[in-house]
Amino acid sequence: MIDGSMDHMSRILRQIYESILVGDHTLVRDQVRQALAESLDPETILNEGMIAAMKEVGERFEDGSCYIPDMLIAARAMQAGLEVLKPALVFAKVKPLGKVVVGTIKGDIHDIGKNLVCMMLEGAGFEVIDLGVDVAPEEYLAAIREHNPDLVGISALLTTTMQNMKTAVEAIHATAQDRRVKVIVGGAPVTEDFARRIGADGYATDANKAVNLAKTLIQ
Ligand code: B1M
Repeated sequence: MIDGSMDHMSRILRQIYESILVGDHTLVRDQVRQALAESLDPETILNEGMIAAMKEVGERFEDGSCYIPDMLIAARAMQAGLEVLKPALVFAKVKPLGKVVVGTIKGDIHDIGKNLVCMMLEGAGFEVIDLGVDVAPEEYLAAIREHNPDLVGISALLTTTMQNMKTAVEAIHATAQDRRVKVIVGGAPVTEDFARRIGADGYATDANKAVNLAKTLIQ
């Protein structure tokens, strides 16, 4: 019985994984719906079906067996699946825990991880101001002036944009000294050590950990 349901679970996760690889957003949407209807854990769907597929796409891109258009259609399929998954991942609270400004750093247009972080923060009860992608240090500063957040979250997916992350963290700390807005960073090439070296207040490896970190930092 356990073996049978395990087989079924891995079959549907495998289907989601394959559909993202081929970029079939309609199929991904249907399969995520089906997985949820069958009571699969949303985080398992996310991690073992969807994020695992994006990792595979990255590896294929690296070894030359897939190209930018393939990454794009996979990303579109991933986003379609995330839309279906979102209500199951987030359980909105009434009173905001705090306010967070989030954006992908200047020069970088990857937004799936950043969107997940926004989604999980919202679900945990934070008010989130999403600045989108390719966000310059001065845009974070403008958003701090406008929204007076407790935290700023910066995402980077390219090693070449990590330097811009450093510039942004320094600019935020330099201009927001009075209130000391905390800055948290993340993204595939970012490490704890790098975060410490650039003066960030925190680093998280994934969206869930970003939420826990945000809660700790605003206490
Ligand atoms: Co690009 N890309 N890409 N790409 N892409 C990577 C990142 C790459 C690793 C692929 C590879 O070569 N293996 C590589 C970077 C190499 C490097 O810098 N060392 C790469 C490259 C080279 C490029 C281009 C330069 C390609 C080119 O043009 N020659 C180009 C750059 C464009 C630009 O940004 N200026 C490019 C373009 C693209 C697309 C547009 C086609 C597309 C993005 C579409 C989109 O985002 N809407 C794309 C994609 C899809 C990828 C991969 C395949 C998948 C990224 C992803 O969405 N992962 C990626 C390969 C990989 O990452 N293995 C790759 C899933 C997502 C859930 O994970 O974003 O890591 P991630 O988020 C995680 C954690 O990192 C964390 O939480 C999430 C999990 O819960 N996290 C945070 C993220 N942000 C956080 C913030 C936090 C805390 C945690 O606090 C604030």
